[in-house]
Amino acid sequence: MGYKQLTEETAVTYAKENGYFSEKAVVTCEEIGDGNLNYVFRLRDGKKGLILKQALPYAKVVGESWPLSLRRATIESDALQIFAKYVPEYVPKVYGHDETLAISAIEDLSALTITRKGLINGEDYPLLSKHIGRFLAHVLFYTSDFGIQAEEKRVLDSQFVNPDLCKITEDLVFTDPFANYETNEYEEELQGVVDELWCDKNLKLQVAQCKYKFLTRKESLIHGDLHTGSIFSSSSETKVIDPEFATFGPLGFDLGQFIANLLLNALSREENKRSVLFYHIEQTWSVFVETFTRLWMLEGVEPYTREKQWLPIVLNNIFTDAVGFAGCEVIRRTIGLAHVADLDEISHKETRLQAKRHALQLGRKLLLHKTENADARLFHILFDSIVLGKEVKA
Ligand code: SR1
Ligand code: MG
Repeated sequence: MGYKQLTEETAVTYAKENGYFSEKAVVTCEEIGDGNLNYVFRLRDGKKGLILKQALPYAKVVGESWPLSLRRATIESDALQIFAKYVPEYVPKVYGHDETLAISAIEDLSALTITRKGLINGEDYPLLSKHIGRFLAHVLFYTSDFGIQAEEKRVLDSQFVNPDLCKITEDLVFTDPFANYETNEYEEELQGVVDELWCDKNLKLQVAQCKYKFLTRKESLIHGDLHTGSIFSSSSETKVIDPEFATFGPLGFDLGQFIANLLLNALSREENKRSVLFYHIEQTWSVFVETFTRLWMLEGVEPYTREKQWLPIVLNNIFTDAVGFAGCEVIRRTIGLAHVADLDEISHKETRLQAKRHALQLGRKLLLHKTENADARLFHILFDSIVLGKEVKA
């Protein structure tokens, strides 16, 4: 049998036929997917829950005119299982995967909240940055040439060739928001600032270099779409989900996207409620550095990782790249395709437009910034220089 789209009814039949529930169980099912690409069914029998995630052969956010390969479902399932080798505590369990139907059976995380929604509602997740810093350090280290033998890395790299999802990122993050493309979407009041952005040759030169890094640097296995909608949180747990964009890419990419989405949330808040976001940004970086350094010292697979002077260079490069990637992400989530609710749901129009103008200025500053040292206070300093008009000493 070939591919067939599940319905809430057939999802229950599928789950029973595949042994996730007994034949007699009374199972309820609801399609809860609010992402851009897939169906997500939550099934419950009163005792336990299960998620069946099915990829559609096109991008749900656009429609059938944008075909997408179903292989992304296998990539997602494989990536979750690789992440689980290193940091099982930060990913949902994968119970099974059906390549033909592009379905994964995954642990139900309903007890947790999508981090973007929680942050918008003012929730505090005290362990978020510690967990994400550790998650990234482990996955990035162990799938890079610092932590895995070259032959093994090349084979792994070939398992994550993900051309159509990478093309989405190449177009929507690095290309379309920086010129007049049909995919862009923004309020007409922003046209003036958008035009300024599109005319900025220096900015475009930096964006081109970010895109080139994404295209060419196969440094480690990256999640590829690590925004706050790809993370479930509670006060004690953090789970990274949705790695369908996973591929080999630059070490700084996921860090940049995660930080950008924290900045976007900060832009949506009043001044006295922002500090927690800057705490998370600085803590993510410091936990990442601490963990990556420990792994480098203890687990490096090549003699060259014993070279003391080299680690700070590697970390500096990761930071510099992350700053540029964060700049691209902030801009694309403001005027490109696939906005964030943090900004779009600001109900007062002028406040929303002002937050978006600030987002575009911040993205631009991040892209044009020349990093001298890897100090994550930079993000707070640049933010305040724009939003509060404070002098920059970065
Ligand atoms: C057509 S997909 C649009 C966006 O949704 C995903 O979450 C990625 O961020 C992608 O760029
Ligand atoms: Mg997603």
